Amino acid sequence: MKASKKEINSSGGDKVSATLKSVFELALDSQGTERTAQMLEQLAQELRSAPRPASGVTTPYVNTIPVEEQPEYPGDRAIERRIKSIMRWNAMAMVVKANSTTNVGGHIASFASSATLYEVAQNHFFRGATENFPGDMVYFQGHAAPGMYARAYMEGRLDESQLQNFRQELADGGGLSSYPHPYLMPEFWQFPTVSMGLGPIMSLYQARFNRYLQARGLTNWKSEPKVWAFLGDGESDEPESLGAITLAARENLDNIIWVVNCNLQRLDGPVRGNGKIIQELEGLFTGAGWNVIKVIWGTEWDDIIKRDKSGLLLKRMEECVDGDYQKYVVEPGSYTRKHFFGKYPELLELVTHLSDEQISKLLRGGHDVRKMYAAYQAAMDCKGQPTVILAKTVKGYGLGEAGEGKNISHQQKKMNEKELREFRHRFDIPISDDVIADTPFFRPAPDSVETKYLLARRQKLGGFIPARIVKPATLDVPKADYFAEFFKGSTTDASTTMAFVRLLTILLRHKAVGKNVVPIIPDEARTFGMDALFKDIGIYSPKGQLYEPVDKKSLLYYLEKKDGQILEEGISEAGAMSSFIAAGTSYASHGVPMIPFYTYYSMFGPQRVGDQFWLAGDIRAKGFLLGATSGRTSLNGEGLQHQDGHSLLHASTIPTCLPYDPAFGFELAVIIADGMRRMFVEQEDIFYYLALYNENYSMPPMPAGVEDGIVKGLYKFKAGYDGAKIKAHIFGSGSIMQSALKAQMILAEKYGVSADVWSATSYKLLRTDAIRCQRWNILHPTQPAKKSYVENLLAKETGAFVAVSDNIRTVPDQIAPWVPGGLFTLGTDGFGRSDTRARLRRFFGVDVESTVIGTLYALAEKKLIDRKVVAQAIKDLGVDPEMVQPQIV
Ligand SMILES: Cc1ncc(C[n+]2csc(CCOP(=O)(O)OP(=O)(O)O)c2C)c(N)n1
Ligand SMILES: [Mg+2]
Repeated sequence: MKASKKEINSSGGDKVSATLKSVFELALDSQGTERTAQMLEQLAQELRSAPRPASGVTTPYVNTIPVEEQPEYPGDRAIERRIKSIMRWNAMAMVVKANSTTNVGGHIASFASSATLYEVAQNHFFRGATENFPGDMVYFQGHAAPGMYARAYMEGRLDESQLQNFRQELADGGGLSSYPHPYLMPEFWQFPTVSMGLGPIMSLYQARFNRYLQARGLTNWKSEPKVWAFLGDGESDEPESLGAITLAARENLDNIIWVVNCNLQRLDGPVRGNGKIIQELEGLFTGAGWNVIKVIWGTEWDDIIKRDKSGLLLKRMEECVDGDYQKYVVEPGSYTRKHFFGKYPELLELVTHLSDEQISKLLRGGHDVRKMYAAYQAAMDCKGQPTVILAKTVKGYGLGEAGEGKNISHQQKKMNEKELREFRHRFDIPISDDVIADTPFFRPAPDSVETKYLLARRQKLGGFIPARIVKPATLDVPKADYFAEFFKGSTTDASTTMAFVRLLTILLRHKAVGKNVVPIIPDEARTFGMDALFKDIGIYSPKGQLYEPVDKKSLLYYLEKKDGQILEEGISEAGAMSSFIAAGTSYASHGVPMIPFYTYYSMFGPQRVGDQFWLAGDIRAKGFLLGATSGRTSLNGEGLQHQDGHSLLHASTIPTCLPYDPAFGFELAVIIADGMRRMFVEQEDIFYYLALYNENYSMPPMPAGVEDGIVKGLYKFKAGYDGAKIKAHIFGSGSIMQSALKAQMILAEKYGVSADVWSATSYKLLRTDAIRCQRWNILHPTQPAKKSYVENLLAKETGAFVAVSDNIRTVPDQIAPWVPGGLFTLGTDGFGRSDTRARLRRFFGVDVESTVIGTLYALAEKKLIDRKVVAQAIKDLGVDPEMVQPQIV
């Protein structure tokens, strides 16, 4: 029977403390109080500088699963080793080849360390997608990608020319992407992982989302998929990696298995040279409530460990730090004999029967299929808790002189002929001397034992992994007229946030797709007036509600339900974004399209979790991101770290993101209806970012025929008066449209300027359309030039063009090159301040008066009016020309 961690700790601890006590008494008796105190102080000092495992709950530095509890290995180890060796060769060859003629990079050492971790899972655990089973969801370590390609090559899923073009995707015939990118290889990769930390956190929320779908009755699985995440030990330092691990334990996510490849190294050097990463992680995960399985020593160690009756071997294992363990990899066996075992003569006895070479080959647990199989089986069987497997490996395993265990391993992408020969010899690859310098790929014949074995295993387990299989599934989404109430405008003042919440409420009631809507909120529902939804559709909680909520007597109480529809993520934008991604890719991962609406505090969007926004594009997520309380001046009072005037620009940088800045309720309705159509009927892999504001004003009715302009990014909302000599155009958007509309009146009444007011719903979309035309024109110089939407729309307009925005000027400036005569922009560059809307807008120069003055100035610049008119307006409108300016450097 395996002793529990508690038993080991307490029985050992009792003995030690009894011994310490008698030594203490002996010292007192023989040396006296003063001398004993001195000795104790000296010991305390030594203890302070001694290497110690991180605080937390740790067990001895040995395998968690004792030999007696290890199951028989069910596979043919010899064939599996051959298969794995061939993969090692091809993965290495892919990188070396690519770098022999180019400098495209690549990694050999990561897969070299993790090949066994993947192969045991591929041959015995990962289950592919079948009827009524979505397939296990596997997050591969990004820089181990060559290993996955090497396997797919042996499986016959990739051909030689693709391998040849590793990292050369634009080569003739196409190539393989550097890392897992579903955007680039949509039938192969499911989950992008290479921005480290994002894979781990996404995997947790994916596992949680799987439970959510199940709880809401939207799945028909024959069994539950497991979510596997493979991560590096260095990667565990990313705050995202470990930041959400308590969620998995709290919600009993036993559908997740993490495998941390503890090769003790990251890019520059050791992960914890002066400590032990495995012990540190064990403490953290145990404290967080996970089932922790350490796989440290390979089978050859079993006997040595068993024969040690002195306890010194464990002591030696514990006292060595990771820096020492790394050294034992690069040095010969004689070094390990002398420095590891040799520290205590008793330990040397344990290895006298082993040659130095045999000592150097004592495997680490993560390279031993039997140990890894035992760990995976235990993880599969674990109930009620998530499992993490901490597998000790060697970085660059098998690379020998070329980079096994060396600090340069991670960057190694070239191998000389001698190193290639050694590699071939070590893994027994049938490649002859005369061609070895070309690092040819090697694939056993289709009827070889290896190929047959490998295919049979995958067939038994349901199919290949990774594979991204998207079954066509459309949603019967409503058209814009389903939201007809917004087309009439509103009698009472409302903000675009309020309009959105109303729209969401109506959508949630839609017969066909209401159930597919996933509202996601990071502890801000009350801020946005979304709290009514709590009671309406409930907050998802696997435990239901075990308490009576304090507001139970009120109409809109805080209701948690087992099948609740809202994902209330608490204060974790990274977690909420992970949920958005899980829900937004449900069409692919589950064949169940879901429509996420992730509503959050605008400032804490792309600026905070921008890498996840980017990843949402790569993973082909669909859905709506709603940056509420947007605007540098519309959100007043909150100041510098809250007032957002640049998310629209961030969002504009993501190729598959459509950013919109709607001013009115009807615009929202048109954009969201069109978005649902494009994403869930037309099956476009895109997502939306909408800026929402909290300023209340009257929502006008929709002018006729503007739908197309709304979705394309610009339309004329309110023309100026007829017959004026001086003509201007003001582009407004979002809340600041109010400045444009009021400026239009003042310009007409006081200065005889007829300004057309346009609603610019999306500068980015106008720009990308113009860029597309421009590129075509450059490459077809002799053909009639194509004109973009914005160029056509403005072709006949004259006068000055002014844009006013509650965002930095760069947002409207995106279209400046295509505006006739250029664009003059007013925006909110600079840090926000806490003050009233009126003062803030004056400060940034985007209030009504500043818009009037700006328009007059733009006209004067074009010599369409006298500059004196501008000076007069500054006086008339009471603007202080010497007022304090936002600081911009
Ligand atoms: C967020 C992020 N930062 C930095 C990198 C660059 N990078 C790629 S791999 C690597 C080292 C990885 O070490 P580890 O996680 O221990 O994985 P191993 O290769 O050792 O298995 C670094 C720094 C990255 N990909 N993502
Ligand atoms: Mg590492």
